[in-house]
Amino acid sequence: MSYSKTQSKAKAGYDAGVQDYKLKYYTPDYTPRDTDLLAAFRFVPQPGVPPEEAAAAVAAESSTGTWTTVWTDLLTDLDRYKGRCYDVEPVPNEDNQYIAYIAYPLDLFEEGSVTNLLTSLVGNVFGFKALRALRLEDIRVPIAYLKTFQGPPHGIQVERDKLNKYGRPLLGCTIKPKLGLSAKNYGRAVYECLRGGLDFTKDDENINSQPFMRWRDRFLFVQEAIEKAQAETGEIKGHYLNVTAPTCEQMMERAAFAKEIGTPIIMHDFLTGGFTANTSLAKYCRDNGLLLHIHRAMHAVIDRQKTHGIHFRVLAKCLRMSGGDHLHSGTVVGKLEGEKGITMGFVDLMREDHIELDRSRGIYFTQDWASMPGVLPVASGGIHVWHMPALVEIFGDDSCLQFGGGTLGHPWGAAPGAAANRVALEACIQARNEGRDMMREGGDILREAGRWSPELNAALELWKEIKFEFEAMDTV
Ligand code: CAP
Ligand code: MG
Repeated sequence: MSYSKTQSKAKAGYDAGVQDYKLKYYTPDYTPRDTDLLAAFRFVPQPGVPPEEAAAAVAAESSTGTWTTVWTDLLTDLDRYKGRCYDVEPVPNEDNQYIAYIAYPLDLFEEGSVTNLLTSLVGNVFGFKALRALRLEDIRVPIAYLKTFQGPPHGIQVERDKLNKYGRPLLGCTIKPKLGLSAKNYGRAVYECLRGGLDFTKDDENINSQPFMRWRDRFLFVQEAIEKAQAETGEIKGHYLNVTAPTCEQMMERAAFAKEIGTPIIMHDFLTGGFTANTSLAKYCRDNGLLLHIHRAMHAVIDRQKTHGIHFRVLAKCLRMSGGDHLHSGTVVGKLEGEKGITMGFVDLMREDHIELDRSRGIYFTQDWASMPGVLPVASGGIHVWHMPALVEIFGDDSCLQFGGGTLGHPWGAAPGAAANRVALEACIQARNEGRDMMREGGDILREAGRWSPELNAALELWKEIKFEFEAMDTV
């Protein structure tokens, strides 16, 4: 049904007062347009509030409406601009929990601005008293809007070509301890990891520019380490230099210095840094040939609880639009939250071009990315050599596997820790390519490889009992 057939009732003159939201904003006959931005919200209404009224309030307060009619409504064409709740469905096996589907006309959003998009969709409505709880589960971004975004600076294929690495996941390590190393010692740790066999090392999220290690010193020692490791191994190496900073100007200054010293990849924390900063940085990276690694510090504050916040699949979509070549996306098997089906759902949303609706994986809408480059998922957090077969099986080749403690915690030091992971990875890839069953034979594959690699053998021995088996909080 077209916009005109779901119009607010036209009346002569201005009718002041408070009306039910559903009179204007609940339109179950509306068929969304291809250009509409669609959203699925999980909500719990307060006792006594009918679900259609609560859902209409979400549509109203996240688009054109407020609590009372206003005379200035008559100065615009509300039917062109309002959000519409076109469906409300109860959540099975839950008391008083519903999904509201809302369609927003394209003109509500500024071109190329994730900041504006989120300010509308989740700006005020989460504090609305008539709701007990609200969570933005998914969005469908129309192609017409997607085409106003640059997206990832380079994308997966261009990154592989730049690195000259194919047919396997990339291998990384976050330098530990998280805080306190001097720049020179930090550079030494980077060098040890890279020469030992890793593709990348990484600044931890909270390494910015503290008194114990200022950013410029870190950048210079790290670049020296990269060049030395490259010369010795004949492989291309990188370190994610974190340019997250107190102001956008300082962030750009750090990025420009990284480019000047010839480093291949830099890093940003997109939630603490913010989408405006992230989008500027992504544009700078494309213009200047730098890859961009994205960390997601603070995400679990927003996305972990089932009835509150914004699901990570929405944050991941927003990041793909704002721009980033890598994005942390969980491990399924490591120390941090991540159910397998849900994780694979948003991993597909990050790296594929067309993803079909699949509620069993939490995907509420079919999403077409219209050839926007993909984002490489980064599996990190409490992983070690024993996880390698599962990680290869779950994430496949287009991923980056990152072992912090699982590299630097090796009993013989960083370079042997890196070698253990590289041997484990290559053994798993070879076995997979020979058609072996990774989930069933993973342990044997690692033990066989350990017979020829003392470094791997020592790592297998050290971490043989370490598992993280807890009930997932975020389920479909
Ligand atoms: C991992 C890590 C990463 C997390 C981020 C940490 O260290 O450096 O920041 O993986 O979480 O600080 O915990 P380890 P996510 O490898 O030593 O565990 O990837 O889920 O965003
Ligand atoms: Mg970290």
